[in-house]
Amino acid sequence: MRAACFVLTSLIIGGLGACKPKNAGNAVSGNAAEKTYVAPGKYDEYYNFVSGGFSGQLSVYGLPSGRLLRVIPVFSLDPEKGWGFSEETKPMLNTSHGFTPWDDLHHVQLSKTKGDNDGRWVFVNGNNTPRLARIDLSTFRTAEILELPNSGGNHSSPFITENTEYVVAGTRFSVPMDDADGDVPINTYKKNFKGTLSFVSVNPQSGNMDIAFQIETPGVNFDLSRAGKGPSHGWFFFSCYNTEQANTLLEVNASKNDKDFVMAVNWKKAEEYVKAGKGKKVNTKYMHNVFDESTHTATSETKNNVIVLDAKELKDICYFIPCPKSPHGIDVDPTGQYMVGSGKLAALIPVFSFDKMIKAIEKKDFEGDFAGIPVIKYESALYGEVDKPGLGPLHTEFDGRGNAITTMFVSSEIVKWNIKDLKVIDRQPTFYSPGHLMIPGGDAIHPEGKYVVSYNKITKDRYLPTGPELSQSAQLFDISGDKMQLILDYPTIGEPHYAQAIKADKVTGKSVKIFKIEENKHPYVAKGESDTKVTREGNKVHVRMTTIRSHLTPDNIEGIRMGDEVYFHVTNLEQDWDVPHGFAIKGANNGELLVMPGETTTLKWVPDRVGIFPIYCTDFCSALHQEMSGYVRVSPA
Ligand code: CUK
Ligand code: CUA
Repeated sequence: MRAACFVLTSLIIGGLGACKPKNAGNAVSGNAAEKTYVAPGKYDEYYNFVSGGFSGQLSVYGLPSGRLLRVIPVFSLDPEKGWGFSEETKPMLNTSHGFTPWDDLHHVQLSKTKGDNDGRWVFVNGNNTPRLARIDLSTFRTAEILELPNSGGNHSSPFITENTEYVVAGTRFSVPMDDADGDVPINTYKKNFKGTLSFVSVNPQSGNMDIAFQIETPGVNFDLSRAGKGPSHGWFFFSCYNTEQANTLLEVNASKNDKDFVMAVNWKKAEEYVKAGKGKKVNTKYMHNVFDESTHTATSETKNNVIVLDAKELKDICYFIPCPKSPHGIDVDPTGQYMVGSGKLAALIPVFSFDKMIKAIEKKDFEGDFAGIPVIKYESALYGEVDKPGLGPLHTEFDGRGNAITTMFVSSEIVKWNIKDLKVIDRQPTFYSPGHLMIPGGDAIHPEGKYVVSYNKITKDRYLPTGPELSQSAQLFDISGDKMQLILDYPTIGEPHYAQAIKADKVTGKSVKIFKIEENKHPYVAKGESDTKVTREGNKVHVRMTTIRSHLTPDNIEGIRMGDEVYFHVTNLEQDWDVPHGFAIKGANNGELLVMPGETTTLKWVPDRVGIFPIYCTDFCSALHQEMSGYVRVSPA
């Protein structure tokens, strides 16, 4: 475990060893293998998109086999695919801070139509330098990255509304607004630090994102969020901790209050206020990066100004509901009627009723306000509590049969309970300390309650030791019967936080595509070997190059001089699945390329000495792959 996303007290850490079951190996029963076996040549039933945490990437697994199918680079450089190395992909990693080739990716959300996963896009968050990304499931590639202004620590993100109207992001770290003087003493937190909730609209055709508006709130830490659905469509719920508004030693100072809050946001109302011109324009600067599939090239645009609504001034868009204690999650059940909080320091799970909440708001059944935001009385919004479900409840998903399953970080188990009567039905140990869990469609209107995966923070004795750190483990359970049954363990990449899964045919049935060479509009494309050439513009040398099994054209390049900048524009003429070619040059000072069929990708190279430089294809593409090479000659200036 390197960077679990919350600070735990020594008490909790101390408890871990004691929770370790003695008969870990026996937790898997006899027919597990048959349930997870996907025969060679057969496909998995589900795509499982798993956040990579501090790796900054998104991994794609098959379920139930637990096979790793792909790592999709998002926020971090990826030498394997040339992501962030090629001239075409570099702009994707721009932010207002400059080239920002790393982030911390926590949450995954599939796009939804009528509350169910529709297989078009996956949205993910960059936690560190606040960003949202959209991955297109027709290419399995990051198509767009949008920076979020007025934000610090984009953790409560990206959660989406029932029809993907908005991707919503709450700031974990409150910070002064971008147009304020940020040079303030840190201990003026209460006065100067603000929370923000960003509502990012999604174009229903292209998927392109745009910040529709933000809501400014008092400075608290927004941790996680979920959209309402069905009856609660039009509302959004955020869990908040540090309602103590501490700015130092949060471990102690942000764990004092017996209850923190869930914030309920009426976003339909907020939309009306924006239309009515009630927002103020805040001057700021943020980047919006889009990957154009026709040119296979990303562009970055700097944007200014966002519309910000003030939650305190507009008295009826935000409400607090008390929630015990340091809540880490708020999850909305498939009916849209129940909101499940989880206080990681509480030994209970509060379940709120949407109807009761609305009644309480109508009757102004408030216990007062917090920094100008009305606080609904706990009992007035509460449906009931799950009593002593386990220790350290964190995250909840739903099985579609009236049950919820919640991870218990401290007591290392997943616990199934019934939403109506709030009784615990089953509990199974996990190895160890689960963070998020995932049921395919588990946050949707129609969950497919066949499997749950527990993403564990600590692996300890489950795998062969690999130095001081072990890969985080995922554990697959069959939940189709009364008892949850552990059927598979497998390692993950980076630190998985949230994940989602979707039936494979909902994705592949759409249009997973190869790029057609005729549609390639890259300015330096060579659509055949006869188009290849070397041209010079001042000290810039452009090499239009092609690859096809098994040669590079041209493969002998002369006329390069010291002081030149060389751009290798490599077009892969192949039109078959799974025949990329790579490109690298000795002394590679800008990484390598991996060029997909039909696409053009550019490597910039600045020679550092006179001489002969071998070039070659880096991807073993045919029996004559080793022959796929050539030379570049560099002469004195
Ligand atoms: S978080 Cu990691 S276990 Cu960042 Cu959603 Cu809860
Ligand atoms: Cu092309 Cu190896």
